[in-house]
Amino acid sequence: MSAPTAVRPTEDELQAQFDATIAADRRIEPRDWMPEKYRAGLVRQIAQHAHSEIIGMQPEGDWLLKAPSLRRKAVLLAKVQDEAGHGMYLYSAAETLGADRADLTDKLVNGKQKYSSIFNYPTLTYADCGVIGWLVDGAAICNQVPLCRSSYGPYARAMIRVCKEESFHQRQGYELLMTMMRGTDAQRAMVQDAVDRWWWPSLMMFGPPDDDSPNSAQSMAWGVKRHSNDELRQRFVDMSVPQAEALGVTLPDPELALDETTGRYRFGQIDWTEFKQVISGNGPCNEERITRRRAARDDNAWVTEAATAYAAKHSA
Ligand code: BYC
Repeated sequence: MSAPTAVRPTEDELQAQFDATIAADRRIEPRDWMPEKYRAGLVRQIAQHAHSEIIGMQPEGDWLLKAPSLRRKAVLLAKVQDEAGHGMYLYSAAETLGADRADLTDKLVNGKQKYSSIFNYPTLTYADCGVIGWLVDGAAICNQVPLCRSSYGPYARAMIRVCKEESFHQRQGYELLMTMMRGTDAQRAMVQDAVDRWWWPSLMMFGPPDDDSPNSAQSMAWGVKRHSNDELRQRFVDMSVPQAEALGVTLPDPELALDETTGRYRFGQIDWTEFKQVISGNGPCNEERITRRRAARDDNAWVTEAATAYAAKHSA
């Protein structure tokens, strides 16, 4: 008598199982069947996210040798190292989807994958490090806390740890700015200038407006994204205005005003032409960021080769 053959589920059954998992708000795990578009969409977003963490080390990294005290240097060093760690968690999450880390890096340096627009602006003064912590990490928290409930298990779990560290980043930035605001007129002017330069790019971090966001509808239907770009941007504005008041800085938007009926802040028009320029490679620092990333990949290739040879020797 021949052994009974296992009945393989059909594509329709697998799809139904996937849909039921999403509908029940349970997580999809690496070994589960998933539609190819779900996998590709996740690789796109997670890779873009990982690249942002790694490229995002550069603007603040530029100040590591110029930090004004040993304490500030230690804090900044810890923060920049954390960003490297975030990139590693995220590349690992992409690998669970079958992506190859080296291939993702190649796509980044060849301009085939994106990284966050925000890291294409220069850090002109030390106050920029404080403002990045406050606004850029603050925006990242707004965007990433809902991603802790993303439908893909490894991405959601990576976000939990990342968000804990981002809270420290935001606080260290705010504390640095508070200290500078208690300092001299020149320091206060430096903080205001940094806020003026980073406010609008921070709002762009949340992506294009909902009616011009090609990925949002599907991503939200799959529970990868939990809120729309505009909703998260609005939350960030609502959160930042009282923080700016407490700090004693003005946000560079004459149209910013509390809407008494909704309890939310109205704000001015974002320059989407600038955003499109920056994400197509034409921002103030795109070339510098990618050149440095490419050099790091090439200069350190020997480390990967040595580790690969060592692993091969031991497995033999
Ligand atoms: N910059 O359909 P949409 C950090 C692209 S690092 C560049 O709305 P989606 C930190 C978008 O990719 C954390 N590109 O897309 C590190 C798409 O192009 P593709 C950074 C952007 O995916 C160091 C196209 O525009 N956070 O915190 O539904 C120091 C249409 O957009 C941007 C993340 O990466 C942008 N700002 O929504 C300090 C968050 N916005 O891919 C701090 C994870 C949009 O079709 N990502 N694009 O060629 C997300 O949450 C979502 O991907 C986005 C965009 C909300 C960004």
